[in-house]
Amino acid sequence: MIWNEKMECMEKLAMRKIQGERLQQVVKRVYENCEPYRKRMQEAGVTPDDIKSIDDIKKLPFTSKKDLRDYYPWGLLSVPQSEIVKIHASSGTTGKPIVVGYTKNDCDAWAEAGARCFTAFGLNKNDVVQVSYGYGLFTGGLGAHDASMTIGATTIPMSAGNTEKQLLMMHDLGATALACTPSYALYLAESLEKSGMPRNEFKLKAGIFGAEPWTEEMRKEIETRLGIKAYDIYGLTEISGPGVGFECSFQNGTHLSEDLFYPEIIDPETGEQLPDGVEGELVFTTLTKEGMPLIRFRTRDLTHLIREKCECGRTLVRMARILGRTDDMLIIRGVNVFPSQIESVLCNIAEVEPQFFITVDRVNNTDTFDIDVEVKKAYFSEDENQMGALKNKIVHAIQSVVGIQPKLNLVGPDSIQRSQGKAKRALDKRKFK
Ligand code: DLL
Repeated sequence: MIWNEKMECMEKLAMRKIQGERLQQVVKRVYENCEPYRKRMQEAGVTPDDIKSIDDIKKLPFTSKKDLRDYYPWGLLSVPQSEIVKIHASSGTTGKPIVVGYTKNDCDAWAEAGARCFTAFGLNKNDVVQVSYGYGLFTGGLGAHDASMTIGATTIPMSAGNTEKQLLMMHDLGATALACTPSYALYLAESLEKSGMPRNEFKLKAGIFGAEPWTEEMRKEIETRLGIKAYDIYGLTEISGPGVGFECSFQNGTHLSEDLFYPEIIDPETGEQLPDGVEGELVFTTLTKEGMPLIRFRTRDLTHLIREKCECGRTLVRMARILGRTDDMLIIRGVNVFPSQIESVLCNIAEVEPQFFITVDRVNNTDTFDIDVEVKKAYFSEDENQMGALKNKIVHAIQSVVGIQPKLNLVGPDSIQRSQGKAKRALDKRKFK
């Protein structure tokens, strides 16, 4: 099923026309109502009259996370604050949070985007959706909640945490879909296995997973352990929240609702637009937002775009799985390493859980690369000699994927802290030196 066939299956040229018209409107709106945008456009020598089609987007300056921090909290609003009906924020790692304000129309557009996702996941009003993303300033909980209500599904606002109760409600209320981070889904799967509750009494069939990078291997792991089909949902606070992108049943990339959020891929160094298929930094322009429209917002997410029509019938552009953010990338001894690469290796090794923690440091002018990996109970031994072969196997598997050798530390069952939201998988101690 398709929620909004007109928009999701629109012929390319017609879509570009709408995108162009919407771009003109949004550029005019920020130019007239938001001082920082007006100033920046004037500096770049561009006015709303220069925007005639979507191709003219290239003329516009970028916006970054730094701008949201610099104009915190209301400086980038394009409407009076009284028009804002809801706010969300993303914490970030340092300094002030990023605060985003939404008008009533923005909330409706976001719910529409969410409804497209949930419909693509095969859900409808007969489903029972357990929302186990955190509720609050984080967009995950309320975003998935609104999407679920919009398609008319029975919505359970669980929020994250209290794992025993999660399983109880999932079981007793017959949840058919679970919305949470992939790392929390894995934790719930483990907890279900340990609880001894009969799996055949659960009705779960679909997972709505996002908010952090996850790999194909992790998808298989969760699907097998929970007995469901797991779908990717993408989004970010600045643009709206969960629902900017979604997988259809063909799972051949994540469709982006490009009539609402226009994507570009740029070279992160030069800012030049890159052709389809070439990996770079994902940039979004919100085409309909009123409260805090963002023009050419640099997400720092790395991916590429796929423009061909999908077998599902949607023409909406797709993006490839996100390897990670430029900020998640660890540069160790000159080599780029993403935690998701380690995840994909560990999912293929039967003796270990895909639970790990990377610590990077600099000792005697050399980068150190340590990984704690959790061994399953049946394979774990305190005797180092017995673990030698397994250790070598993992070290070689990791080296063949990332190109450098880690120092591996095998740890016993349940040693690595489980995540209920976005997993923290690495600590770079060099940043604190
Ligand atoms: O994580 C919104 C969200 C909530 C999306 C629930 C999906 C489900 P932020 O906290 O602002 O918003 O973080 C946004 O998370 O730029 C990506 O780096 C990462 N991210 C989000 N979804 C995915 C995904 C929410 N499906 C940042 N795959 C984004 C990979 C993702 N990374």
